[in-house]
Amino acid sequence: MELNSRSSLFENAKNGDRRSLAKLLTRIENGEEIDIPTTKSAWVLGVTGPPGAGKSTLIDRLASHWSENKQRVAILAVDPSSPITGGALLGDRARMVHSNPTQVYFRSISARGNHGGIPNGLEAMIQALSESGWDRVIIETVGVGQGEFAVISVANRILLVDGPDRGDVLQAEKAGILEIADLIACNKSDLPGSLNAMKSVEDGLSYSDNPPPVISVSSLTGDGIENLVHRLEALEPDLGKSTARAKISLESVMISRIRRSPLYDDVVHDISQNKITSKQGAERMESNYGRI
Ligand SMILES: Nc1nc2c(ncn2[C@@H]2O[C@H](COP(=O)(O)OP(=O)(O)OP(=O)(O)O)[C@@H](O)[C@H]2O)c(=O)[nH]1
Ligand SMILES: [Mg+2]
Repeated sequence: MELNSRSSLFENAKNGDRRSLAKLLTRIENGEEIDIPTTKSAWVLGVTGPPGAGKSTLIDRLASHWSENKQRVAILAVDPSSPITGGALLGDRARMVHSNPTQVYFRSISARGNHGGIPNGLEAMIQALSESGWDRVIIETVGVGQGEFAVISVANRILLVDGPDRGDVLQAEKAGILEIADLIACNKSDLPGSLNAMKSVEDGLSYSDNPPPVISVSSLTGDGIENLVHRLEALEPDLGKSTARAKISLESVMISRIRRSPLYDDVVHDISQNKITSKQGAERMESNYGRI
């Protein structure tokens, strides 16, 4: 009975029923293991960058482009602080002004309670979306910190958005995002000073080994968006980047499992009281591996 209702949720989601899709994703988010067939690998774009750089506006442009080309676009906005889950943040929904709503699905996901890592079930949600006919899945995160970094690592293409008033590319470099980003979009090219900003982003990259290309766009006017879409669609798989992403996502999942372990607090306490060394603490955790 329960199994039937799960599989019919998936079947209905596949047939375009959004309520079933929302229910399915909520169940996955709540930790239910749901068997979703894997027939293809999802096309997933991670979009990250500092607050206010224009990520949501840019995603709206991308979604609009793809939806006009008869592709279905699902957007997952991961908000590190929001307790809201399953719904849509009003602000973000209001920004989706260009996209065709019938071809675009939007959902916000709370990152709370996941110990600063990848939200519960995010990868399974992506798979469910892809298998139910969403051709492009876009994940938006805020900021360039460790948590966002982990979230974005589940994508197989990564776009870093920066803006002339931000210039956070150096911060991104420190955080290691450049190692996994495929492209940098220097947004707000309509603003005065944007050429200088682009130059300073490129200068900032000059110390990097294999810096991602930087392109200039304006999400406000749409300038450069065609070029961005073209570049995103033409991205070749990069073994170095996919390895770096896999390391981050694996390590992030391991860290959150360690933190969720029932032993964690006791082991931390014993280390802090010098009763055991951290190596012994790690060994105690490992000997209870099944409980991590
Ligand atoms: N002039 C100009 N303004 C833009 C452009 N893109 C976005 N904006 C404005 O920049 C502000 C922030 O845009 P958002 O798309 O909300 O930025 P965000 O990166 O998603 O912000 P958070 O989700 O809060 O981190 C809004 O007022 C947008 O209208 C652009 O290309 N040019
Ligand atoms: Mg946003």
